[in-house]
Amino acid sequence: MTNEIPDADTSVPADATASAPVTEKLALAWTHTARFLTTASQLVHLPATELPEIAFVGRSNAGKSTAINTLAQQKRLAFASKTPGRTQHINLFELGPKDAADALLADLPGYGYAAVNKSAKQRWQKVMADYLAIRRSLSGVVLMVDSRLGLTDLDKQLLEFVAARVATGEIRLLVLLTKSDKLNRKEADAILRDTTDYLAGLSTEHSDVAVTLFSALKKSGVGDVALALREWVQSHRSSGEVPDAVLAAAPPVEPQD
Ligand SMILES: Nc1nc2c(ncn2[C@@H]2O[C@H](COP(=O)(O)OP(=O)(O)O)[C@@H](O)[C@H]2O)c(=O)[nH]1
Ligand SMILES: [Mg+2]
Repeated sequence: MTNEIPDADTSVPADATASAPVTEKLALAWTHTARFLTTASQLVHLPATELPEIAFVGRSNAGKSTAINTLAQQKRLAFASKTPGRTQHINLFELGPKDAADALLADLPGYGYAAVNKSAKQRWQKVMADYLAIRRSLSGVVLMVDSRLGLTDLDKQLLEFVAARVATGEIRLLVLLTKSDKLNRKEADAILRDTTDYLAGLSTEHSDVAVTLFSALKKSGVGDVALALREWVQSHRSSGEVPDAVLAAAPPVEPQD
């Protein structure tokens, strides 16, 4: 169901570099380990970490909290707010074994809530832009978009903030078209196609950009997303400290059979 965007670097199968092939079941067992780590209202208060970090971003009401809870198979991990726009903190969650976390999940503040005043909007736009451009451990972004709206101007602005790091492959990008249970087949196909077309503009031979339909209500796309995130973390680990420039220059790995 996940649409790989053309030009994405798909020459290396994820399990060619990982120790064991990841199944959907294992990936969901891994996302289920998510537990709250800390919260920060400013970037400087985020802990420095060597762990790969996956950021969840999206407009208020896009279904971000619901998606996080569904992936983690926990009812109230991310607080599904009844007052959108109120949660203006970056919440970090740990993933992996209790004594050996292997990734972090960052729940970023939702944007685009009309009732927030202008200075608050500008402050948060800056936090978001800085986080996406500077956070060294950031290795993946999951953008939640209401499938009935598609990518809005604010989503496109956010994509601009990460575009340079997505182009080099340093940050992977997955767009979830949420609440897909509200669409019929024809509408779902149309929004998937439109979003895929837009994202092709961000894709290069080094990038890893994908889009998928997602419904927390129908639990569709959940296993696919868990699998994608697990593979991001595994390939991040196996690439170790090798600088991007070296990776980019390395010859393609031949699939093992
Ligand atoms: N039909 C449907 N509604 C959803 C789905 N996911 C979230 N919602 C609803 O969309 C609203 C916003 O969800 P929430 O997770 O709080 O959005 P957030 O502001 O992005 O964190 C809530 O009323 C959810 O119940 C879904 O998969 N299907
Ligand atoms: Mg929320």
